Amino acid sequence: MISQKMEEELNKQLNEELFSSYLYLSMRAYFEDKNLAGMAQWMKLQTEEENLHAMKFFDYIVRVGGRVKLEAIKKPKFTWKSPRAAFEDALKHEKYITGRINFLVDLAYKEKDHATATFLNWFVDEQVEEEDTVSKIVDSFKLIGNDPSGLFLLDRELSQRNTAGAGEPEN
Ligand code: OFO
Repeated sequence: MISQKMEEELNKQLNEELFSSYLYLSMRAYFEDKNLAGMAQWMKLQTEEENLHAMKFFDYIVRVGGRVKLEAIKKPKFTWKSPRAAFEDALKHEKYITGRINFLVDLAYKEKDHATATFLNWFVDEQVEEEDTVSKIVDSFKLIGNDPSGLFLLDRELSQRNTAGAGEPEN
């Protein structure tokens, strides 16, 4: 059984994960519009991965006898000034999510809710991976600068992603 405060915060995180999925879907639409098929494909899989994260929160809330409460999902940004700006936004968003996960872990320890702390551990690892992956892509954009052939090659590289990660962090 979880506290009412924890139930509220886990529901809030479920909404944040759905928003993450929605944000990356909007980025996918942006990349589709720019004919950057590899980046669009990367965002498609990222959208699916975030949905898996959301379902992990959904299932956990149910499993511990809580009540899932769905709220409206915030409208995501529609466009970006460049492909690099979109990935920089993705990194900023992942850092925000890391902060949210850390807040939840702190709350679990404060409440001596060890089951929720253990559940959240997976997300702690996952956020390390999420930030690392997106940060490497941002670094590639920095190396490319304004070189169109570099953008072409990066788009090609990102098209190689072929899994939503099944929601499992690699380590
Ligand atoms: Fe991007 O890890 Fe969930 O939100």
